[in-house]
Amino acid sequence: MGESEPKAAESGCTGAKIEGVPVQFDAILALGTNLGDRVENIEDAIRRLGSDGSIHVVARSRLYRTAPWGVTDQDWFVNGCVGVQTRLSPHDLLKHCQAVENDMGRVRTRHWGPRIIDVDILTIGDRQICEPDLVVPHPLISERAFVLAPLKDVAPSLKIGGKTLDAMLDALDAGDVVPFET
Ligand code: PH2
Ligand code: MG
Ligand code: MG
Repeated sequence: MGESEPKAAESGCTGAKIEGVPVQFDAILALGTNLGDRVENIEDAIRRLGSDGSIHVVARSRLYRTAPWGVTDQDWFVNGCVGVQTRLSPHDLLKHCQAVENDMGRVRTRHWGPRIIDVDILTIGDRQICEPDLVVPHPLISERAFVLAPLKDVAPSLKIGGKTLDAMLDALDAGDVVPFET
């Protein structure tokens, strides 16, 4: 979200109904990185997300080695998802995610380009938010196997616009999204 995906955020507001989010999650976040020690970057981000007590990470997916999507002439990524509990408002949650990105030294250069960490809001309960800086559910979930596979680990019954995660995955080439551990 934020500066790296403004076009997607503006155009992606479909109003798709969201069902089947685990009741114990107030929000689901996606994490991605393709610079440095990627696994450690994800672990660091998860620690930082929970460090001030404003959110609690209550579930996490497996971590996946994934081929770069969108901008393909860059290094491979590690991706994962977490389910969180929080009383933060959607915009404060967004600020919290961006603060973690900034504190970890994220430099915003190329759109969809290399990054030490990306923390995106995928869902907030079953809410639909259509604002210039925040679109929820994240508008590109259905196009990204690197999001769908870890999302299925934490929220297997999720449906967006009536479609299951498996139906969305079946429509994509998920061969380049491989879990580290099974
Ligand atoms: N993030 C992007 C663009 N492309 N590809 C993979 N595999 N993983 C990502 O997290 C990713 C990407 C922009 O957010
Ligand atoms: Mg982002
Ligand atoms: Mg992103």
